[in-house]
Amino acid sequence: MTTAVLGASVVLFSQAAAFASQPAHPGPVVPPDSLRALAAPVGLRIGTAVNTDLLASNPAYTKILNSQFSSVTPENVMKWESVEPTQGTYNWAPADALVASAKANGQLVRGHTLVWHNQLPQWLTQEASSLSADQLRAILKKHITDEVTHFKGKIWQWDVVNEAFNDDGTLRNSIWLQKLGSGYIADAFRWAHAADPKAKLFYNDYNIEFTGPKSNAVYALVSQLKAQGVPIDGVGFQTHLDTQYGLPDLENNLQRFAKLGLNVAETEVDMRTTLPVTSLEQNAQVAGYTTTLQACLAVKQCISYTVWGFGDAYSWVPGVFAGEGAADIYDENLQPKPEYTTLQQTLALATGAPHRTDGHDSGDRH
Ligand code: 9MR
Repeated sequence: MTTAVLGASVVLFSQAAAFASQPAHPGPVVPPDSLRALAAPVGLRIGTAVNTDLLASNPAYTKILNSQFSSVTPENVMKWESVEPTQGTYNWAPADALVASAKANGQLVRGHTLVWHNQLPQWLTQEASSLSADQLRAILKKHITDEVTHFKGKIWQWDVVNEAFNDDGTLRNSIWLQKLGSGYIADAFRWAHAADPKAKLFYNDYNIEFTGPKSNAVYALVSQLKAQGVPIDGVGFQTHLDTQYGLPDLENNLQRFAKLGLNVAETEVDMRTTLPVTSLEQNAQVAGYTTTLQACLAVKQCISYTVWGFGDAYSWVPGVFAGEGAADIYDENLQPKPEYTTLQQTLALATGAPHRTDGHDSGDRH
């Protein structure tokens, strides 16, 4: 960054202060140089996945959550194994607490996720093979209907179907595909829409930031759903990146989906690397955050940019990718990293970006 650019940032921070000084909610004081305040003038929501155990117990975590972010996604507590651990017995409490916290803090909620092959309750995975297609379809319809109804009016975007494709563009061989055929996807959107007609309904996946077999397959699917009048509103690009693979042609890709008449969103951004992090790798991580945010800013239909957690100490990455980590924008001690600063500076310089209106559609979405 040159001095001139930093100087421009300071001026823009103070312009954002005018917006931030009049919050439309009784929540926390939002600093004018916070991510959420800097993104507000262009109508973009900056979100994070939320670990609800930390929300309940860690004041430093909660302070950052509420001062920096204007959208939240439950990292785990809206998933099927969490909301219905025993068939017919619902556990809404952790997700309800997050929804209430979001409302109090002027944040919109991304619901995550209704149909997935992962984090299913054991009672379902154990009995799935002995069920008929009609029985399994009825169980899925009830799950979607009950969960969307429970949160009706409180969810801005729902990830209705998550990760239905393999990397080669074929449909994933989940219990849903095996028993119900590919029609489960359209059914899921129709059932969700019937339960909450105002929620924005998303298809969400990873490794679709790059154009290639997988994103082309998702493009073909959502084109077909639109043509058939299935109620789909958007596509979520998870954006779990790794410095060793370089950066995706994300802006072009977002744009082609937007041209179908869909919203788009970056829903789970993080940028992992091998540990310990070299300065070269950190530069690549900073570039990853900059580029992914710039891509969203450039596309008017991109209504939210969500990081998959904000503190390296709580990231899912080290548990899944041995020897990798440091993927988030705050360090192990919840101190902001250069990855955070670049998001701030990118937002501060974005006042010329197209203004999106969907991000401000709070209405009864809280
Ligand atoms: O971050 C989530 C982690 O705590 C869970 O153990 C894991 C289980 O699969 O899911 C993680 O979140 C995933 C998200 O729901 C869907 N996209 C990939 C995310 C990272 O695995």
